[in-house]
Amino acid sequence: MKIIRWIIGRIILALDFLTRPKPIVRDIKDQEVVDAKTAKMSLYQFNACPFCVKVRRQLRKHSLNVELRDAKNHALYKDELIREGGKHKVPCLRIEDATSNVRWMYSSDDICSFLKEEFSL
Ligand SMILES: N[C@@H](CCC(=O)N[C@@H](CS)C(=O)NCC(=O)O)C(=O)O
Repeated sequence: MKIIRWIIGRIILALDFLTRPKPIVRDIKDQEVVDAKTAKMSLYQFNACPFCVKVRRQLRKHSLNVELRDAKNHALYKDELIREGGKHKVPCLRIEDATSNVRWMYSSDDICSFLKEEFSL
């Protein structure tokens, strides 16, 4: 079972690599504004999870530089996700606002909708 999951994971990553979207190019000032917002976000994810791939493609397509945190192999991020987010489920977007309030957003659909709204995509 583990080997089958591993093979499927490699296929997902290969397909993602072969069909990955081209990042949009903003002018420098606009990208700085976007970068300032995304600096307060991090994506807890697994490398070969299809839902995480979906979100990562969205990030790439729209040139959103969000820190990726491996919640499978990195014990600290895994613990953080469970302790602060509430469950070991990925993808999960950690969003810190200007007043340092933190929101943990689960579900790839919700994350993609949030990114679309936040960055007017
Ligand atoms: N409907 C969710 C599904 C997310 C999901 O099932 N993620 C799996 C990985 S692909 C997971 O976190 N499983 C928990 C675990 O393996 O511990 C979404 O769209 O984000």
